Amino acid sequence: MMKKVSLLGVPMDLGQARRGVDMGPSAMRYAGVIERLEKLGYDVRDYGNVVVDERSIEEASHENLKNLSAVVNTSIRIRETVQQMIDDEAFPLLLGGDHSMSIGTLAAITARHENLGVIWYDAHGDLNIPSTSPTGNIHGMPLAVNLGLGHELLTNIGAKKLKPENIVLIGSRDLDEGERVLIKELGIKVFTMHEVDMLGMATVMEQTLQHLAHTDGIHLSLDLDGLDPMECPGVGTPVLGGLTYRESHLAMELLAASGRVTSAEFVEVNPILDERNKTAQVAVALIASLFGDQLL
Ligand code: 5AB
Ligand code: MN
Ligand code: MN
Ligand code: MN
Repeated sequence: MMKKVSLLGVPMDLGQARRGVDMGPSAMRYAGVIERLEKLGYDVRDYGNVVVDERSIEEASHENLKNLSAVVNTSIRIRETVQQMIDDEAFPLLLGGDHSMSIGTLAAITARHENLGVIWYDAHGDLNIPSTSPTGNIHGMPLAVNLGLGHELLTNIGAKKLKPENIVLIGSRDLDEGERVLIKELGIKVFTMHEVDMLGMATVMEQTLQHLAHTDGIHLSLDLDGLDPMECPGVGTPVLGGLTYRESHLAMELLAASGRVTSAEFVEVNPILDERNKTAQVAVALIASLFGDQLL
């Protein structure tokens, strides 16, 4: 991994209904993310926070896409900033913010790779399109958008699309019907909680890295609701039966050892729903492990 990290906060809350997730970047900064990275020897350049559009009332829902134009405008700003971060030859690390931010993140990152791999560490698939979404919340759609599926105002943000065979989902346990169909149709690799329980996290990561061996870089998109709500209560869409901190910590260590991760985002931290900033602290501990922190 390169020794330069560029950090960007995305105080985005337009992709879902609950307020507070816009404070996620502050919570992770407060939990010491920059200090941890500097202690590990990284040169951290803080890009501050992206400007996020305000919600507008008249835009409440458009073709089952809540806050569509605000999400589009903000995603374009995210894309532009991430492009700068890549030009800077630093590892782009983004702090969120709801998961709709990945539309902008991946728009920038896929363009700079021939064959990007993506690990989607999440209780959810985020593979809805407007016609399958039960909520109209765009944070349930970013992975589909990056495959080129969904409203064209969203799919046009990134010029290049992800390949289904370059994606691995880990921790899935709340997939909507349309998402299940899409996963099967496209043959996307999924390690649901069932597979994690059967195989153990070490094997899941080994098989994940094997599956992505042909890619030219891996983006880690880690939604804190992938972890169990007992350890990460500060998320907007908690789902029982999640990954533990220990499993996730191991996953990050194995990714660090592989040296294959080239960008990452930690999303969906909602301090209003949290207990004493616990979820942000978990996020920062996972970030440290991903960047090579060792126990001994
Ligand atoms: B998250 C749901 N599938 O589409 C939907 O937190 C939940 O980014 C999406 O993973 C959760 O609204 C989105 C029911
Ligand atoms: Mn998500
Ligand atoms: Mn989720
Ligand atoms: Mn969520």
